[in-house]
Amino acid sequence: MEWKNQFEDYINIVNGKLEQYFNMPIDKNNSLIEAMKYSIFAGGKRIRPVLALASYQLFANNLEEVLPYACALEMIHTYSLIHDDLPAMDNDDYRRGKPTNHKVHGEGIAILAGDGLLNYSFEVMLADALNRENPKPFIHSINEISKAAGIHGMIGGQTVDLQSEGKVIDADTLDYIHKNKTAALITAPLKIGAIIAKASEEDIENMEYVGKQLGLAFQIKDDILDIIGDQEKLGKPVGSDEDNKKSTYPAIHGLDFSINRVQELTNSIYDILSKYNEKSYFLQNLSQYLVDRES
Ligand code: GRG
Repeated sequence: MEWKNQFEDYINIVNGKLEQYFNMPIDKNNSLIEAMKYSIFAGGKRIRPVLALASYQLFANNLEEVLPYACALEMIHTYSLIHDDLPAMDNDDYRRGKPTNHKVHGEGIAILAGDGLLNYSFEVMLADALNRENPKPFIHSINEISKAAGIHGMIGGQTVDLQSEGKVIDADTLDYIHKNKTAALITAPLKIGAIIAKASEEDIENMEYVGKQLGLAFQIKDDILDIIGDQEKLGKPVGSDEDNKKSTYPAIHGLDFSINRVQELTNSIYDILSKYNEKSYFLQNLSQYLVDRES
């Protein structure tokens, strides 16, 4: 199958399951659920859940096993975007080509919608793990996801990012921010896909390595797009990093070096993925797409 068709298939599978999860009974919490749905169905690329499905399919074939965890990752990612856009953080007006959650639902509900998505992600994963006859790989995955999203992962990275605004930071600090704020939640899907598929330790480590390299390449590309990207294609204004006085990879290392670094990281991903022959073509193509992307 053409890799783009495979991508569409994966996205449809994820969207179908998310529709199920959000087809929930509504009580007096209507405005909360509406705000959660507003962002989860706002048209994200679904990279993280797709990475989980693709990693899983390198080693096993019953996608239903990994799907709750893939959807949970998208919920966590979406919560982080809602909170990141708030006035107390990046104060952004547009996300995924639409007004940000707080612009539509107000700041209080936007904060709660983010909290709701984070908690619901764990509710979904734990409910699934509880029903498994052999829950160990599923609990292991929940542990990996909570670490990646938490204080030693995304939230840790976001904290250092926030504290670094308007300051000149060194390359090490920027590396910490990128590895934790962005790469951790790209690494987790690749790793948990392999864990849930009961892949070998070596395969799990390989997927983790691919995730780290891809996550870094993805963030450097994001920094590059904020300088030379097209606002229409991105669905948000360019130049926000400079406006928010953020240190970025191109600001520290220069634009040409950053572009080359993205390619270097991509090559290291190919080196590992090519060990998995044609089975890994999808992940190879997706990695290239992510570093070539314009949005
Ligand atoms: C608020 C705890 C907390 C964390 C926020 C993810 C994040 C940390 C901030 C987002 C800021 C940002 C633009 C980071 C760059 C990389 C990134 C995560 C981009 C958005 O991910 P995509 O491109 O977005 O996958 P879509 O909308 O397609 O899902």
